[in-house]
Amino acid sequence: MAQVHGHSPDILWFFFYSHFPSRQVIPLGLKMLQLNANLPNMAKIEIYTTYFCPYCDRAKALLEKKGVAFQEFDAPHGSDARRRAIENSGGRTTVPQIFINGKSIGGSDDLVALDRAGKLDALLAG
Ligand SMILES: N[C@@H](CCC(=O)N[C@@H](CS)C(=O)NCC(=O)O)C(=O)O
Repeated sequence: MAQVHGHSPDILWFFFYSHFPSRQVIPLGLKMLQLNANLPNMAKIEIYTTYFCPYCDRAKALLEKKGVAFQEFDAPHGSDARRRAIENSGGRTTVPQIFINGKSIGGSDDLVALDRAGKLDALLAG
C-alpha cells in the first residue's frame, strides 16, 4: 500500500479505529439490521390517480422521497377505480385519494399536512 504523507499504513489504521471503536460500530450495525427488519412491516399504501394530475404527481413525489412502496390505481372519471376511491374515501371526488392500511387519509394536501405535522413517517411505517 502506498504511503500517505510519509506515514505508514499502520498508523492510518490506528487513527481509523481510534475514531470508530467497536463499541460504536456494533450498535450502528445493529441499528441497520433493525431498519432492515422493519422493511417488510411497512404499511400498505394505495393511491388513486389520473394521468394528468399535478396533485397526484406531488403526492407520489413525497411518497417516493419517503422511500415507501405504493400501489397506484389509474382512476379516470367513470372508472371502477374512481368509484372505489369515492366510496372508500367517504365521498371525495378529487384525485389523488390516498389510503394507508385501508384508511382514507385524503388527498395530496392532507398527505403534505401530515408530513409537516410530523405524523406521516409513523403512519407509513405501519
Ligand atoms: N386538495 C386536493 C386537490 C386535488 C385536485 O384538485 N385534483 C384535481 C386533479 S389534479 C381534481 O381531482 N380535479 C377534479 C377532477 O378531476 O374531477 C388535494 O390536495 O388532493
